[in-house]
Amino acid sequence: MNIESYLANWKNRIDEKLDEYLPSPETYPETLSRAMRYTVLAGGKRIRPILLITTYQLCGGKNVDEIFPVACALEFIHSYSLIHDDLPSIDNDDYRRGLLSSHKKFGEDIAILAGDALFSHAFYTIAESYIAPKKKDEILKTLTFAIGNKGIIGGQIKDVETDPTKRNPKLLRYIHSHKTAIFFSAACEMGGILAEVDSNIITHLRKGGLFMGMAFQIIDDVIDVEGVMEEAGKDINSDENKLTYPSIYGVGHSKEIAKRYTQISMKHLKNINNESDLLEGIILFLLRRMK
Ligand code: GRG
Repeated sequence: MNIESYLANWKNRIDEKLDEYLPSPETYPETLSRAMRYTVLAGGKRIRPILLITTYQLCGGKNVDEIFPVACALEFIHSYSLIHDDLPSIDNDDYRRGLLSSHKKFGEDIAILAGDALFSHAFYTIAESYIAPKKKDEILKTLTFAIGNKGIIGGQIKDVETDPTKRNPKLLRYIHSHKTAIFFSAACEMGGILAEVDSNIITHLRKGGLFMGMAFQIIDDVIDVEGVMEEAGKDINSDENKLTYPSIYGVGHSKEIAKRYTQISMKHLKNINNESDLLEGIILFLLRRMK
């Protein structure tokens, strides 16, 4: 199976599960249910849940049905972060996943609450799953660390308060590793935890995911410069007032750095098992993407 079919196949299965775990559009209060469903089901590559499932299987995990709630929880949290990231007080973006962003469609008040509800719903979905309590504790520790003050929110704070006119590569690495890469790292690590691999492999998963996420965010910045809105499904040239790789290094050099991070990522992920060229395929797909 080629990598595009592999990704499309999992995306379809994850989409079905997301639909199942979300409140139905008729669930009271209907506006909230509709707003939660709108952004999650608008689309998206589902890359974080796919990474969780892929690493789980490569690490020997056999029961994908059992881990679907965790995979979907990652997508609920990711969708929540996109809704809040698009708000007028943060990035003020009008389009997301090919549709109007949540606050443009429903208003800012509903968008904030829909994001909050998706965040809570992620943890409810994990709590309801049949994963053994010890493993549940471990994945929750990894996940909550990754999305907290020392993770995504820490990175996002520096993203909004940083002066983009000051060239600061170290700070940029902090922003990217925290607002984006740590989530990739957590998804890979959680796949390993769920498959019960030893701590040496967990370390490789964590580092491999982190460097993959760094490369991913650089390409996201490049898309903001070189992409077209119809294909990307979101606002383009919206990073003009941000510190980004292209703003510091230019587009060409940024792509080279992304390739280098990809190679480091693969060096770690090759330690999982002989079939980790599947992960290499995913990484190369992410490097080539324009959305
Ligand atoms: C605690 C999770 C959390 C969030 C609160 C608003 C906020 C703080 C953080 C924003 C983080 C953010 C949106 C980082 C950018 C990451 C990024 C490159 C998103 C695009 O992801 P894709 O390309 O999007 O996977 P699709 O639509 O394909 O899912």
